[in-house]
Amino acid sequence: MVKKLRYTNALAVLLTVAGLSAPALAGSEDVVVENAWSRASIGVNRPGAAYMTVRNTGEDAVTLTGLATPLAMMPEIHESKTNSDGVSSMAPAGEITIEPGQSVALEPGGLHAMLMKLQEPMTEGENFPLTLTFSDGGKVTVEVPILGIAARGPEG
Ligand SMILES: [Cu+2]
Repeated sequence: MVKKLRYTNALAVLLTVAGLSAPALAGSEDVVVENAWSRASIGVNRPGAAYMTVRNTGEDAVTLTGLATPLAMMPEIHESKTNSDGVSSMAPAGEITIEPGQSVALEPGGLHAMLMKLQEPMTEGENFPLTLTFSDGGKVTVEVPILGIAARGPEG
């Protein structure tokens, strides 16, 4: 009787966990991050940047809300814009919604992961983890390779 009761409790716990976790994540488990890369930095006084393609392979829209990395105390998604005078500037991009089947490119001159308050220099040949957080509470962590200081894309 005791054994049976324990078994029943364990099953109840399993069902509860499954019931809670299924609706908590709506979409971000279907996010795939491809072609992540970044450039080496000179020291830590200027922010770094990372680039990648964020693809939503699921059937629900997902919203990218923020970034986290041990490399930088203030990682933030920025968007660069060039005005009609040819002057470029950038600003926080806010939340980014990716529709089902769509992808968003973080690339030089556009959206990018700005890595402010670097904790250490970005050294060519090393990697760092970057975590993307989504509005459904999900997180996707990628290892970002650090390429040369003049790299223009994931192939260097
Ligand atoms: Cu920026």
